[in-house]
Amino acid sequence: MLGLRSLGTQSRRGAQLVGARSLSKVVFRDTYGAYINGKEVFPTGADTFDVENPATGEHLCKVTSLDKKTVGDACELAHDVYQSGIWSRSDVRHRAAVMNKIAIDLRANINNLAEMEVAQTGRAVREMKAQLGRLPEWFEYFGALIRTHEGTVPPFFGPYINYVKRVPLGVCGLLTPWNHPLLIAVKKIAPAIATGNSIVLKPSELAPVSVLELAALCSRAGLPNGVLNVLPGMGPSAGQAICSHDRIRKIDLTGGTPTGRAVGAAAGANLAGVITELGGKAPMLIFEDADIEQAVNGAAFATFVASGQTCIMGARVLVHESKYEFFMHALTAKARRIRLGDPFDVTTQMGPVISANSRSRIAGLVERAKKEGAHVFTGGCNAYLPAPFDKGYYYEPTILGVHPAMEIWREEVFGPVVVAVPFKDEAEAVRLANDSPFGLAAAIWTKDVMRAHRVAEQMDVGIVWINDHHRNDPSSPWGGTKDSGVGRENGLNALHEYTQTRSVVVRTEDSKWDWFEQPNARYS
Ligand code: TXE
Repeated sequence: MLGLRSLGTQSRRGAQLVGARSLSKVVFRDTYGAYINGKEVFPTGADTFDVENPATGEHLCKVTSLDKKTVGDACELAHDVYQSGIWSRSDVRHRAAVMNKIAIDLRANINNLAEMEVAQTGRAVREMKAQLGRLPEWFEYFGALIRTHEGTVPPFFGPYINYVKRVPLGVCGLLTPWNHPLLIAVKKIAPAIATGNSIVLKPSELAPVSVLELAALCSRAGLPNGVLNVLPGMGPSAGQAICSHDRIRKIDLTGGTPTGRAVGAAAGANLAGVITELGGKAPMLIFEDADIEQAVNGAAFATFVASGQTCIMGARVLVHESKYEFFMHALTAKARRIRLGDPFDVTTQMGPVISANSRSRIAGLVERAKKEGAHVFTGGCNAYLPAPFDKGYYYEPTILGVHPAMEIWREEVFGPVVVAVPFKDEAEAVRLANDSPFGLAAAIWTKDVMRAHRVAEQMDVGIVWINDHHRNDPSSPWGGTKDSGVGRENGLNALHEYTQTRSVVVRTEDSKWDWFEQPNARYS
């Protein structure tokens, strides 16, 4: 049962455009440099790359593209700053105070930064303001955590006291994507600096400017020069140069699974640690006892927010066969009502996808699914809007009835496309949900509390929501299983990811001993 004939296959028509209510648009400078040692720098002879607005295709600015040599110099500088102890050995009260000041300054600048993100990513302004409004919490949380975190005293054998402290790692290389440029950068920067590390961060070449602005804001708030360096450039050159630099002690990437493998191999050659938050294909399990109306709202939010360009987006909807037809009717009707338009308009509900390449990859996957027999409930094609958005990369909110043997069931689309399959019973729902190379997140919609926990227990993923989706908090571990990556962001896990233990063993017995003269001297 791929589709329901009565729903038809025509796409939602007339993307509504309401440009008149646009908010003011942020002004970009012509060219941005890298941010190294507390200032913006333009290395002589460096190339630049262009950043464009995906809603209109218009050029926004140029950004310096660093080569291997400049990246290497920045890694050395970050290492020197780390060794100086100015931040790495500073009092935790000082670090917590700087974290809190960053949070305050960030809160005061949310609107500007959000508009910058809207222009770079095409995401709707309502979304970006809601998302960025929470960023200060990451600095506050990790400032509080470092201030209150205590070491341990293991029960060491014999006349010894063993105390264990967590100490920073050194220079950490952060590689961040374009879909949530600031949120993902902040999720990594906050625990890394709270624990005393130095950072070299390569933002996505598609949306680097807000991250450069954040680095300058952190300096103004009191973060010493050289602790947070932002190195724009291309993944295979600047990104790879960070991963393979021998000063780097940890790489933390959010990106695609192939990038995760490349990054892990390069870091592994230097025995550096790796955290990777990669792709996903999150299932949403809709049981027959769920509040179906709310599940439809939740599934639409899960799938179409950020034009589906999030790693935990609701990519596969599994619906009990008794509710499949009703659910698909309601979800289709909802998707057709989503307002596409000017991302700066407060009433726009969905913007474009990030680039021409991305849109053709999405279209390719959908076209191949159609050829394999997918039923198009709605969408399945580019969305065409009036000028100036006719040059933007809009794609219709798309719902496909599919079969689990199809390519689109397994491949991450990273766009506003959800695939649907009915299930007969709980066992089949669990089997289908876990039938994926990815294991980032899952959502379970049911009112049966026993079923909710029983099914959550069987999900081979890192994050499960029950009767909700997309919820995130600085305290809550975030990361996946299988091809979705290794390690966890957020919470105590992140504090541990960005530190290592130092174990100090103190002899408390004041007596002479000599292994070579005393046959009964203690060995261990
Ligand atoms: O990510 P990339 P892209 C997934 C999603 C998407 C796909 C590609 O499926 O369609 O990845 O997106 C840097 N060495 N996600 O192309 O290329 C790169 O410059 C070192 C999931 O944007 O993985 C950028 O800074 N660095 C995701 C960062 O890695 C390299 C978010 C991510 O880029 C590199 C985004 C290399 N060889 C995409 N190649 C999520 N989990 O939310 C690239 N980079």
